[in-house]
Amino acid sequence: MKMNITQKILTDHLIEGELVAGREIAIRIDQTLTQDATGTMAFLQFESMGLDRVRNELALSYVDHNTIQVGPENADDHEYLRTAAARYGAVFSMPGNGICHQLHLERFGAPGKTLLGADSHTPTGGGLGMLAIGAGGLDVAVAMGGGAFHLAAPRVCLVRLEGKLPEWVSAKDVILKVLQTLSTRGNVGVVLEYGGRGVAALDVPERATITNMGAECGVTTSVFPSDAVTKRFLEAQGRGGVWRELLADEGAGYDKVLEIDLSKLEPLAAAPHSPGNVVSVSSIAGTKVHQVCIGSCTNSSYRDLATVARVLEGRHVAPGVSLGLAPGSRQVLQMLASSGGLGALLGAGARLYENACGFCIGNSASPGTNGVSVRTSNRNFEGRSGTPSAKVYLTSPETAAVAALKGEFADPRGCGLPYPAVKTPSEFDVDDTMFVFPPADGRGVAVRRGPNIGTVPGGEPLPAALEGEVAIKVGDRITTDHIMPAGQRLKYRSNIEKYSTFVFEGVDAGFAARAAANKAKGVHNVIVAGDSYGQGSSREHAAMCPMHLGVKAVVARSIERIHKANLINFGIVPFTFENGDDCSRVEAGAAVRIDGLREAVKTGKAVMEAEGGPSIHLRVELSAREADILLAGGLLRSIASGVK
Ligand code: MIC
Ligand code: SF4
Repeated sequence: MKMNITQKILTDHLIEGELVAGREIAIRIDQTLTQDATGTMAFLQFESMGLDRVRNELALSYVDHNTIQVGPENADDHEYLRTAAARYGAVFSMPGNGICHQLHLERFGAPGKTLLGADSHTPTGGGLGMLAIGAGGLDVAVAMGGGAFHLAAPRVCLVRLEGKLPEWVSAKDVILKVLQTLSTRGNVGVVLEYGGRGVAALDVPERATITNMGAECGVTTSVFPSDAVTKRFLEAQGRGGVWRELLADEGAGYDKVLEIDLSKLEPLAAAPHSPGNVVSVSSIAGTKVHQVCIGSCTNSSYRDLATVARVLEGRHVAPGVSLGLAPGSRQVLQMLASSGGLGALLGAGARLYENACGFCIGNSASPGTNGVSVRTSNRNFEGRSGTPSAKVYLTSPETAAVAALKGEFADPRGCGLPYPAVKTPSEFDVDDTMFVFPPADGRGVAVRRGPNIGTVPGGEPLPAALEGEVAIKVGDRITTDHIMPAGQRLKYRSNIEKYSTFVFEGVDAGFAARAAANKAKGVHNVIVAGDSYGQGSSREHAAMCPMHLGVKAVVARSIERIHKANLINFGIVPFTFENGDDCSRVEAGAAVRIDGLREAVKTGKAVMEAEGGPSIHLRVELSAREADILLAGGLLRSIASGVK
């Protein structure tokens, strides 16, 4: 059979099931990655499984999200992660080494491998021809224990790239075009596979920008072929040995085809407040800009920062504009320094941030009130920057650099500046000294747990009936940032008791107290939502903390893939309306009842009786495995006997 790249990697890793779109399959996971904001809980969960050592090929524990260290909490987490990695056999990446996805691309990713990461931008690895999927921390902990990862066999969409990018148009504009076409919803269960003659003209970091931000479409992952370009990149990283060719067979089938002529693209921007709100830069030319931030796992490669350096060299940012740079890795920063690019950037008035997520996760560099911020990152959800009134636009590094110089948006093609053609180096500076490799036997290592290291919250078996209240009703496209804010609250990721007090903080500040009071009275909490509930990040805390507050069900018009899996893992039933219009017939505060809740999980159908209202028909699409997890009260309870 002629196979596409996705089918090839899945077939190589298939443990259970058939590759029939929509059916549940189980695959073997070669590599895992966690980062500190999800990893502390993932390692606590791994520990609770009682295993002595990670069992997958390679487990990486990165620290890149919580590096601000105001108070002892972040440093406590880092120390726990450092010692747990040594104890259980994971590689530890020290704070300051860089952003997990950029580092993984540089130093560990390999074509044809599977990677499961506790971060939604794990698909960055698809730029190297690996099948790299984001998931909740608990699923990653299971994979670290050698357990399979379960997912719906995907539909594969070929994104056929033709032509070559014009000057000033770059990889970010390609993925913004894809987002404009596919939008941020309705793409659950799809893999975007890139092909066509245009692929050869894109280098690995550019491909990684595209696969990274595919996450914003809500797809399972995105993948590029592994070809001569991939080989060159890996050789330049001193890792040519892991290269293997991986191409789709001539005539391989796809469920859908999207054609993009690269030569016809123009500079684009995602306008506030969604990555799918894509407009041309020319249409917003003249809009005043207060802040420009270059970095994040989408655009922080050497090529990206060196491009900005070339644009700014010998010039200065406009008065009143704050330009900040967060290099993706120490390798990027060191090479910028040795090539003179760093001097050019500092000379132009740039502020140097740490090699970390920083501004992207909203724990620093928040814009001022009503500020317009141009960022090269991947998410501009309202309030994510830390400033509720800010207007964040997402663009390429080229567009952002020109905006910093002009103090307003300008189409870079007409800006009168020479085009900064930067090539990926033929040899990268390799310095792995901030990776700590584990001892062959970690049994003598003591794991250190500071006071910020809490315990894994336990679930309880699903009750026979749901008797409760609609504790909150929200609209469409509620992101996990709405449910479980990051930014200043991030430091409580390993303290569920405390973190739970911030659930839906920015949407309805009274929610957490109300839900906790219901729970104390034995009233089950229900969340009612519109379309595409749980967009965005992989943070399982958006399920774990609601579980802690006594939420038993989400009833939505649709639920995004990673979040749905997280809800199941934490014993919350992910219902959808049989008839989407019924969403308007149930109000916040209504008393609701679902008899036969355990039956519903088995049959996939339920009826919700809302106080004084009609009976509402619900459905819940679950595999038999998922139903068992829900009945048991979550994944940890269902594998209490250990991962086999
Ligand atoms: C994000 O970009 O939203 C994050 C922070 O990286 C999250 C992970 C987290 O919440 O820790 C993600 O993308 O999964
Ligand atoms: Fe970090 Fe931002 Fe990337 Fe998330 S999207 S991993 S916060 S840089």
